Amino acid sequence: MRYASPFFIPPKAAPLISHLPPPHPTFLNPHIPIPSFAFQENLLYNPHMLDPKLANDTITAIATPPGDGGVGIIRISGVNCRAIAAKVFRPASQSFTDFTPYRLHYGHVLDNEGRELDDVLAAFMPGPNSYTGEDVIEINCHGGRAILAAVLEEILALGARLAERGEFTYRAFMNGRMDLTQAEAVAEMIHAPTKAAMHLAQVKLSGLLGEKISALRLRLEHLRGLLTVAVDFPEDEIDCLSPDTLITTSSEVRTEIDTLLVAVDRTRAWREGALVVLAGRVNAGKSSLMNALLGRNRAIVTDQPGTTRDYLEESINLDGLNIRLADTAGIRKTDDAIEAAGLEMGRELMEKADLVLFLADCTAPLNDDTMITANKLDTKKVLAVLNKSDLPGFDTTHGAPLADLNFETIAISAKTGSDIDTLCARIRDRVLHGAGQPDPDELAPNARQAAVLASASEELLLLEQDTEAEIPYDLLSVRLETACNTLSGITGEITSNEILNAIFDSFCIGK
Ligand SMILES: Nc1nc2c(ncn2[C@@H]2O[C@H](COP(=O)(O)OP(=O)(O)OP(=O)(O)O)[C@@H](O)[C@H]2O)c(=O)[nH]1
Ligand SMILES: [Mg+2]
Repeated sequence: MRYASPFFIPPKAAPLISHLPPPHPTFLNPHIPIPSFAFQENLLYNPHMLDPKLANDTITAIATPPGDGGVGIIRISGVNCRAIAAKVFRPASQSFTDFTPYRLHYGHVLDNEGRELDDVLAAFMPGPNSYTGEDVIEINCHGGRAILAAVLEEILALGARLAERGEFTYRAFMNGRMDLTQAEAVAEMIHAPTKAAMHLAQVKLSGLLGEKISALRLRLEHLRGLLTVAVDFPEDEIDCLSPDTLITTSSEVRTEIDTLLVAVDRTRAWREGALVVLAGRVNAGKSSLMNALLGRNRAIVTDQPGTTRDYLEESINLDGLNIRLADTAGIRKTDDAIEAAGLEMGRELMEKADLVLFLADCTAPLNDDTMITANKLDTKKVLAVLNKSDLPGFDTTHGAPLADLNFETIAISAKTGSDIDTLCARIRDRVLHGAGQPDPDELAPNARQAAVLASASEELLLLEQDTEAEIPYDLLSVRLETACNTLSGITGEITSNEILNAIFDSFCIGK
């Protein structure tokens, strides 16, 4: 376990820290009120106390991707970064006395014998107004692998530690520079396959999702307060909080959560892209269509049945939508172990696919193998492609058995490109399920956040049902507490170490 939650420590250690003073303001995001439970005995709120590494450790990494480029950036964060930079960096300017914050300084990085390794631009960003909330130095070197490795080596030799995956962003989260939704949005921005996905991540990076969730949680916390008073003063129970008010408030919050959950589905294809699998009998023209959609000859095409044995995957951008295209081995009976393994891979891909383009050569009637496979497919995710429309023997009635299975059909020629544009439009429509371009400020939770939202919504529904059933108020407060704490897991006020590890593990080193 590498990363620790700011609000969780093993109960054994709790007595040691129960006397700790309230947190320093810079450790907490000012947008997130300090939850009262953070002051309870077995919860810790000061990340530096929990994770001494944050206080003493200085981390470094190459922040730019591996490979050769014009510029490569090395990032250093932590208490000693300025001292390390002072040793490794020799300014070119005679008048330089110290780093001016947020200013680029030209100079050289030196090795331990004083030899110049590279000429660089270095910038100092003092904490807490830096990405991590700590002192940060970024050194812009030439983007060569050997250069960056040499500079990194010098910095490590001066006492910095190599950062783990996502550790800069983890520190930003722990130091209150961002909540967990924003930290996740950093990774989503980096991995966004298209502009639409990038915009959806940007909205979350701005903190809007975190603010929305915090506002919903505060409404529930308020309700929880009223419920506590009602429990403490049973004779005034109804005056303090009527069952109707309890149900109405809970269901209003639940409706807002459910609206966010609808947005998860509506934006899924925009955020994550979609997997479209080309399947069908040998020689149906799958690889020809793959090449036509990619606009280049990626897959081998021959007139020999069984040309594709493995599967190939490539991405295309279909008017702003990221599509992962997979070309699979053609279906036929086979005794060949390699071909059979390829067919099995194809079947697995069809299972996972958002859409299966089921190709049929419609210059002849479809054979049994084709129909056996077709019968097993889920109608909702199949688009039957009647191929080879350029040939004289082509007849759409050969595709009738596929239409009889309620598959949507479309006739094309993968060879001449005829009707490929119409096919692209249909692929886009089918994958999006009619969901148009996302709104500019659309809040689109990711899969983890959606799972947490769904469980909070479920808990609130049970709360409303229990209230209807006149279950005593003191028992209801447990449900409300669970719903509040569940929502806190989205912004990170209460998060387990496992969740933090899973989130920051998805980052690259240097971010
Ligand atoms: N005339 C014509 N020929 C096509 C068309 N599509 C594919 N072909 C031909 O059909 C043969 C098989 O094409 P492929 O694209 O390799 O078919 P496949 O489905 O990938 O075949 P396997 O990999 O063996 O399963 C090749 O000779 C292609 O040139 C088409 O639209 N029109
Ligand atoms: Mg092929």
